[in-house]
Amino acid sequence: MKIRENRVLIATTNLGKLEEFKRILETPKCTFVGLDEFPQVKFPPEGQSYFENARIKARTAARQTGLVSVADDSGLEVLALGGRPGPLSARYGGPGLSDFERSAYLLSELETLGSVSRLARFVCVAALAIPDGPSFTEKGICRGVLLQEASGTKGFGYDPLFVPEGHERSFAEFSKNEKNQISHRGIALRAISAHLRKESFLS
Ligand code: ITT
Repeated sequence: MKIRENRVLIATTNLGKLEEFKRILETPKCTFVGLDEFPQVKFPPEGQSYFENARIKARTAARQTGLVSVADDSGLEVLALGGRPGPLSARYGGPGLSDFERSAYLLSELETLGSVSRLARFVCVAALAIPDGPSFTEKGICRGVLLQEASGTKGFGYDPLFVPEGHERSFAEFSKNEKNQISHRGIALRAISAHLRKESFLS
């Protein structure tokens, strides 16, 4: 099946993610648009599976707009917390917290455990949905360790706490391109980009 429309909807409400999607997927053959152009799109509540959540976000957007849509479901998994917050990362610590407050909450949780492993990983499952066509999902993982306190001002979410394996700076101290080259989202979205090329006029 060949896609004719060259607009692709990036179905995320998270502005940090939106910027990364645009940079990672960028190609002159496609125009990427955001949900600001489709305020009518309504998403069902999220569940506890990255794959299911990512697929539902992309399929919901494709069905309600008629556009090829991409989305992701992602999160931070902390070894000492048994993999939490995981798919619940955006809501960890309760609703209405800022990124900074959520990171502070995570650090306080770890502090109560005392001297435990700081190993963590970011996980991203990205989904591509073609209206009246197939869906694709791809997973990316980025391993690292958590700092004792936040460091850096770039990025979003838990970036100031996370130092990727083999590096000494937090993701919030990386340039946008540096982060995208090794990040969970970069890995998942480059695989999605290959599906997009195969399924469309982009090939
Ligand atoms: P959408 O569902 O609208 O895309 P969201 O922020 O609610 O936005 P998720 O449910 O996938 O998206 O939550 C992912 C959360 O995991 C995100 O809000 C961050 O707190 C965290 N996260 C994911 N990727 C991250 C990254 O690259 N850097 C920092 N934090 C990240």
